[in-house]
Parts: sequence; C-alpha cells; structure tokens
Amino acid sequence: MEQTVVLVKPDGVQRGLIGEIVQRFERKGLKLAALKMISLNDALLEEWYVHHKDKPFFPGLKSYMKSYPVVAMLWEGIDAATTVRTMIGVTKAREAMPGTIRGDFAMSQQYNLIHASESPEAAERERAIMFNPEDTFDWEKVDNIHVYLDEERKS
Ligand code: FUP
Repeated sequence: MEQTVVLVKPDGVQRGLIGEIVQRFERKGLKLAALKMISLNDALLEEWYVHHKDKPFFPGLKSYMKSYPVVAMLWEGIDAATTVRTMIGVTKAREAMPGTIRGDFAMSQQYNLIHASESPEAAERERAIMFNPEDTFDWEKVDNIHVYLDEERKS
C-alpha cells in the first residue's frame, strides 16, 4: 500500500500537538510504519526543500525547522498521500478549512504545524531522506479488514 511522510514541525512539538496529530491519522484508519524524533540540519533541509532552496523565505524556513526537534512519521494506506494532504489543509494555516489540522490549530504560513508529502513520488523521495531501513516496520494491521473492502486491499 502507498506510504506518505509526515513531519510534526517544531511549532507542533512545542505546542504539545504530537499526540493530537498521531491520533487523527490513527483514527482515520491509516497504519503507522515509522515514527522518530529527529533534529534536522542544514544538509538534510537543503535536500528536503530543494525546490524552495532559492526562495526568499528559505533561510527563515531553514532556521525554524532546525530550532527544535521534529517528529517524523511514515503512514500507510490506500491513496495515503492525497488523504493526508486533505487532512492537513492548505499551507497558509489561517486559511485552512476547519476540520483540517492546520485549520483547527494554526494561524501562520510558516508556523503551520505539519508537513506531508505532496504526492506518492515526493513521499518516496522523502522516505529515503528521512528513514533508514531499520526505522520502518512492515506489520499486519489486523483491523484493516474493517477499514477496507477485500477488493480495495487487494487492488
Ligand atoms: P506545504 O506543502 O503545504 O508544506 O507547503 P510548501 O511546500 O509550499 O512550503 C513549505 C514550507 O515553506 C511551508 F510549510 C511554510 C514555508 N513557506 C513560507 O514560509 N513562506 C512561503 O511563502 C511559502 C512557504
């Protein structure tokens, strides 16, 4: 099944929202395949945000992402990347829809609590940057038989 990468950013860690965020994805029916706390550094952030490297906001973004640890997670499910992006809401948090994570808990464009891969291809790239093979777990989530139809699970 598809996997997607989520980061609880430094503001989410500081504001005590790790549990809230994990709980939302768990209750949705996604499966947690990896979870770790990590302090990000310049080299990792320059690779992670390579598409933003020349933007004027990049230096500020980088120092914010290094300011405190983040919590990195790998979530698995059918169409996981799109599903998680829908659940987090738009980048500028004060415009994010109520019911989304950013919409319910944040006001800023930069302090927007959470990162999620924007596509399955981006998720593959980010998984390779963020996780070593021993960080990830392939386990049977037995309640998946109540989350998906057999046909969905086998497709
Ligand atoms: P998202 O995919 O929603 O995380 O957003 P982007 O990839 O467009 O941006 C990555 C991060 O850069 C955002 F979470 C916040 C920051 N950012 C700014 O600080 N200012 C901007 O104008 C755009 C993005």
